[in-house]
Amino acid sequence: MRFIDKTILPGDITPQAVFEQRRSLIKAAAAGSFGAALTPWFSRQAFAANPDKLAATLNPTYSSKEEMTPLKYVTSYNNFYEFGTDKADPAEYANTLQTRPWTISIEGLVKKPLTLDIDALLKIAPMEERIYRMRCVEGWSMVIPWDGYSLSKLITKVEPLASAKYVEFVSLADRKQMPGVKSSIIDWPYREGLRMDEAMNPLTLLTFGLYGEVLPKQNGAPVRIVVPWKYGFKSAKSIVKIRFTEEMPKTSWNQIDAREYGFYSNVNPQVDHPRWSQATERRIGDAKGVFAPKIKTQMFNGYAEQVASMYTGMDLKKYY
Ligand SMILES: Nc1nc2c(c(=O)[nH]1)N[C@H]1C(S)=C(S)[C@@H](COP(=O)(O)O)O[C@H]1N2
Ligand SMILES: [Mo]
Repeated sequence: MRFIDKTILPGDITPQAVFEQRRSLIKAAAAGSFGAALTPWFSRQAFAANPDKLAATLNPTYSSKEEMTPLKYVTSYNNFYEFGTDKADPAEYANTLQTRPWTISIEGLVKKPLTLDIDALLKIAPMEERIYRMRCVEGWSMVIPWDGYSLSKLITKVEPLASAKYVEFVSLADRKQMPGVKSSIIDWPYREGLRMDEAMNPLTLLTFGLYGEVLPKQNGAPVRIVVPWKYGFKSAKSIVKIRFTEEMPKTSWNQIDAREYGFYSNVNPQVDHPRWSQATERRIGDAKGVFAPKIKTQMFNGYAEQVASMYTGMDLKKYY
């Protein structure tokens, strides 16, 4: 095991310096130079003065070794229809979202329903960093270091009943804070869902931050789901409710167009969207911009080893 010197004198920290150091540490860790050791980024003290930092420990087992998408793209090219349908809208308008106080309720078919303040939710399990590939149904992708913990840690706490077969996620829909909610493009609130085994899969991350910082509002603050083997729309942002159900929940994109967006929405290069191929993708932030070469999309977005067994025997052309 090799330890890195994480001693930083507070006076030496500039946001840019911290950012650059984090990037090189994450790169080194992802490249395997720290072996299997979990690498705590910085001491809590180093960040105590800045409440926007989230202390997280890299989980190399679940982290991609690919080059990460620069922060500026992660926070400026977004889909968050509550703030408009243009990629630039969330960064421009999400500042009106009030993320404190924030209450989330975990309800439905569980033995121990919970209503939790966001700060209590943050403390349910240790914060991990996972560098995940994210693939949008529109054909672009990013590689993002997310901070959170496995949703399974929260699910175990509420003790689902045997009758609970699915989990529904409901996002906030408040016209006062979210200018996009006046549009009728979605039957608000935004809803998503997973099958119970998908929700319990360790890859499914209850997410509070990215790049070691509290989630930017345009990325779904203060809490969102991240499901890296599914198209981006399954990863609901700014959630206020998690509900356990027996029936498959209705989901927003499936309601908009069931032929184009199924419940499962696993990344699958062999199943085309009715209007376009899903065989390739374009990495956002590539130095070559729109001229960047398309790269091949991988089955289950490259997470087949961890998730394929959940779908054995299912016709994925039918259950898209
Ligand atoms: N509530 C809500 N969640 C949402 C969306 C949305 O419009 N509203 N868009 C989804 C889509 S299509 C994608 S690709 C991802 C984008 O997440 P990012 O902006 O953090 O990259 O968020 C998903 N979660
Ligand atoms: Mo998306």
